[in-house]
Amino acid sequence: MAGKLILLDFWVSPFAQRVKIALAEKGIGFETKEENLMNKSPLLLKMNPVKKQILALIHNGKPLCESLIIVQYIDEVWNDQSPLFPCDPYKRRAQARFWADYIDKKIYSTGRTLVFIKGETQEAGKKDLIECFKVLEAELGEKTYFGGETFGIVDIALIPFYNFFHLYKTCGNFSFEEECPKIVAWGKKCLEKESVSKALPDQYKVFDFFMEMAKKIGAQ
Ligand code: GS8
Repeated sequence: MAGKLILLDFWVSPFAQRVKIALAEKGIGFETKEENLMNKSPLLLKMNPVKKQILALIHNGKPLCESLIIVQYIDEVWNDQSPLFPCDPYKRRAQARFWADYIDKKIYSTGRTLVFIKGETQEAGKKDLIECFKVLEAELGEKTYFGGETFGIVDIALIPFYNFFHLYKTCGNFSFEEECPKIVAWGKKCLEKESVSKALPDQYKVFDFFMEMAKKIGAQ
């Protein structure tokens, strides 16, 4: 029994998308409540009182925060199907956590620099972002997914950013296909999964949203 699950969501949030993908992989249904970034609901502030960020997952009334911690929780609670973490404690599990953490700390913040800042800092953001993806491409190597043949936590951490590629490459004027073709091929492969394709918003809508936001904060 899944119990009652409510996702306090924000359609463009790559973090919320991770949770949606994990739940879909497990075949677990959930309700969503769309949040407004500029006017967060009292429920969100109650459920995520420390960081006050979107998202939160409420499971039978109990709040869970931080997307990667939530994905891990989902994997532990619904452990009878589609494992999202590998079994081997060192080689696989610890390594998978390392890469998920690397993605978490680097991609979104570096991408923001590229999208919202002009001039030299933007150029540095672009270089950093491409470098991060090259590091990830080296880790992916010839594997289908980051964990090998099985779609898992590292893929879930990164794939929401695939639909940010159009935004990143337009702001940075570079080609993902040229810089990291294996990551592009990996992204296409992940999108073949319904759990992923249904969770990810349209790349052009993502672009429009961030351009609008950049205009509002006077960055572009
Ligand atoms: C990140 C959440 C986040 O940045 C996680 O859940 O993994 N590490 C967290 N949320 C953003 C919206 S998503 O683009 C957010 O809430 N921003 C507004 C704010 O920080 O006040």
